[in-house]
Amino acid sequence: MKIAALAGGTGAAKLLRGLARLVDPGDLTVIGNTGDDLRLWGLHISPDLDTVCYALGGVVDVAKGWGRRDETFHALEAMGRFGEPTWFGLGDRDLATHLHRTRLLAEGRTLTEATAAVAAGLGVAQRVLPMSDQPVRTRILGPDGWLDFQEYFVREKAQPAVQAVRYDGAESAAPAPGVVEAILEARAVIVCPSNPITSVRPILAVPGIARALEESRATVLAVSPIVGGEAVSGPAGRLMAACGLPVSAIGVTAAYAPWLDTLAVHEGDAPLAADLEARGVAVLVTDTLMTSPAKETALARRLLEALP
Ligand code: FO1
Repeated sequence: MKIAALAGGTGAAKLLRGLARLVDPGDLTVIGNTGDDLRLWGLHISPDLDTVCYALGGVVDVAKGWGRRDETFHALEAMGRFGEPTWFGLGDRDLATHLHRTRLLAEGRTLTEATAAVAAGLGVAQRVLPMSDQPVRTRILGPDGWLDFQEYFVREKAQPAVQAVRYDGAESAAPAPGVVEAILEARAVIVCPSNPITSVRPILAVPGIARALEESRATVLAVSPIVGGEAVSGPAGRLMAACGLPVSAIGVTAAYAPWLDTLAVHEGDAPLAADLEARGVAVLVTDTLMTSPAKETALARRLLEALP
């Protein structure tokens, strides 16, 4: 059964780990957000693709939800002594990923090829694709002007009031090879519990991807990253509010209309089910919080069992 998953970073990684325990590796294609990518110290860093690869490769720092476990930060400290920026916490093992990717890109390989190489090096058997080989950058308008996503999220600790969000480069980007095919050929497309504004919408902003979701015969299931009116983690709630969306499962549904078939919501959000169904979405009420490996697998199983 072929599954395609649209994925951001931390929240997505948990569900993908659960899916990976149930689905044949050759049947799972992850389409990752690259709107968070950045250049630092001359390196191309793809945080969400790396989080997915580290999680599927079994080397992620589970407590942080990103980066590698057993990490050290000697290079970061040494770079600080040269006056290089240290606000983005690049670990020593993580650095190897960025060095490898950056070298491959400098030699003319595409981000799709570089991502496949990173995944293979980490022993990831599933296919991990960037949403596009062309740069798309999520930018956030705060009170003092436009910020790159990581400047907003990490350097400024997601504190600036958000006035607008844009996806620079999206209009001239194309889906990476295999992305549209994976969506069209899937039995199910799973939208992971990622930030709708800064993880999923950048993927949808790449021309052709939203159309593929509409045209695909796949059942499209999303897991709401909003539980009880608040984001499970991170600034998703504030970003949704800034984009005029209700901070609730209703807002998640609005962000994914018109191609969403089923939304999985946490048990506490069961009272929203009638409203969601009136919007044409089937509702799956379940424990969406994935606070243990068993719960990751249980949620993945519930989604697969909900397929018609
Ligand atoms: N998140 C932080 O909150 N602080 C960091 O210093 C940080 C460094 C970092 C390095 C590599 C990487 O792959 C991810 C990193 N992240 C860090 C996470 C990242 O900013 C976000 O989780 C995603 O971009 C949002 O999905």
